[in-house]
Amino acid sequence: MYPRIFALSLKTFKSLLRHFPLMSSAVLSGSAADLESRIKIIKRNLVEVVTEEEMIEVLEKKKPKAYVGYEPSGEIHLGHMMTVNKLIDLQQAGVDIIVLLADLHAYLNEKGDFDEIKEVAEYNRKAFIALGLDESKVKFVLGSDFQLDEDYVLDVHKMARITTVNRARRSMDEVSRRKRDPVVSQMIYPLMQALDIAHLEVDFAVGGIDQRKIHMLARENLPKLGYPSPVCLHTPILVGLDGEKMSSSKGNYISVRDPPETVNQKIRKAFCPEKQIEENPIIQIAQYHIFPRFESFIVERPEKFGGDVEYRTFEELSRDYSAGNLHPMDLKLSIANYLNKLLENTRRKLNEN
Ligand code: STL
Repeated sequence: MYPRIFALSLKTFKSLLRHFPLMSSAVLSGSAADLESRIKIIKRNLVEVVTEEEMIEVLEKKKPKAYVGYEPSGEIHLGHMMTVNKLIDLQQAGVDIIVLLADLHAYLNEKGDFDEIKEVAEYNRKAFIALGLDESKVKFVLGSDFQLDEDYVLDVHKMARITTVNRARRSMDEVSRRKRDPVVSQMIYPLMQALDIAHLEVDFAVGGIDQRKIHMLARENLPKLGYPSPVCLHTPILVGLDGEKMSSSKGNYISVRDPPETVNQKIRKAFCPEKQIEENPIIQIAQYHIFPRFESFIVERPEKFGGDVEYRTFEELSRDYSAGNLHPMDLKLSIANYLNKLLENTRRKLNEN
């Protein structure tokens, strides 16, 4: 280990500035014209599209709508940003966006009492806007604003009649908070999530790959109630900074509220084995958060360690890292700088109100 500070050097700063216009104009707004480029941007960094044929059909037919649901959470972190990034991609591909602040779901999943959750939802709305979702182009919906309507509740009962206990329970394997001694609310949860898709009238359901079983339940059962089957877009799940599953109780994540010094410190301490790409949180941050937002990524090194190196694609970085040509500490220093630049706007916007 060599004692180098995490301050933004002039060179990195200039490189960031040079690429900032790319972030704000080309990436965050405007819509890709032809079908092929729209498909390409929707598919980038996804684990799967269920199904691609159906996605193309929707894109050809009309102006599509997509949604993501979040249980309101005290901290919005890089894990949430995986789906936020996808929403930004979808906007660029001309898709309308709904963000569902799923307060009733959080209640069913034992995340707090109802009023507490509503307050957190309001903070989350501000955080998602600060992350770059254009307020004028995104519709935020609070779950309890429609999930208590009579027609919705009747649909929950209809769903309950056609879904086996076994299926409902299994669909929640990767989502539910309580693993042992399951409660009935855990089984209502996926039925409601499926119905959100129908009642929000969206074509695309976006979520982490941990939502897969619930989405498959929705695809299978919604048509039985006379609703269309959604196209599902699944992002990877970001591994925690310690290489374990990300979890709010362990604090192994980077929050959008973390000040730069905290980001630097967390990155410095993070699990980042030499030459290892898989399950490496620092490599994943480069892949999913840095490369999609910057034209190139510059690692600054003293001459004796190989000098500065510029990567224009994630593949180039990945190849160099797995070959052992890039030291974890050099990578970490640069990742911290770029991440802080990315979060700078977000922090400022959050502090404004
Ligand atoms: C979490 C964490 C997270 C997302 C979700 C849950 C998803 C919840 C949800 C609820 C209702 C929907 C869709 C998604 O219709 O980041 O614990």
